Amino acid sequence: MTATPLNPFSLLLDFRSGALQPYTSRTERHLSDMKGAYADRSALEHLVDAGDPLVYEVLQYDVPEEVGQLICCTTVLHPGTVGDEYFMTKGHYHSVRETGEVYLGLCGRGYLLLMTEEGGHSATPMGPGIVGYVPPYWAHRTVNTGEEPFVFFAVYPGQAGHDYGTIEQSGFAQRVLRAAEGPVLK
Ligand code: M6P
Ligand code: ZN
Repeated sequence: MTATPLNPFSLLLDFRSGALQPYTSRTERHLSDMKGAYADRSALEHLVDAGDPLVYEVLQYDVPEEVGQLICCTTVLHPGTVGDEYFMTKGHYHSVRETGEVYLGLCGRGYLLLMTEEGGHSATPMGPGIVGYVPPYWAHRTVNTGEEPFVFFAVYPGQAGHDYGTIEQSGFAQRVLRAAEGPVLK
């Protein structure tokens, strides 16, 4: 299969805000969109009732979702906690498991959590200039451990797809919690 011919294009990425110009899709995730993800259910319900904060947004320049294409997007993950647990993305495996991804930290700080279906797990500290490599077969989730938005750029294969269901069933291997001494991995 060959990829749909596209004309070359360029995008303007603001490293501080994550703004991508132009973008063709913008996805918002509020706390109510990720109810099962956090350990403290009552803290989550309280926050949802109190205004259901925006946890993160993804700006993307869409290209055909097919072999050969590369999808570029930025994620702005806002600061906050649910109980002691830092705000995070839903996290996903790629539907096509043998596809990887590259993350580039732009602003703020946090972690890139990774795990495999065989029980492997890893946590990469992320910040400006740090490139996190997501190998094929590894689920990935990001966590904001700072006081400002954690912003990163990502590139992944067009055919990868997002499998959220597996993580909704199994949960993630590690959680990142706020403690007196700083972020703690559990
Ligand atoms: C990165 C990429 C996107 C992903 C986004 C948010 O930008 O991996 O594909 O959508 O993070 O993560 P999630 O889809 O798990 O909510
Ligand atoms: Zn991905």
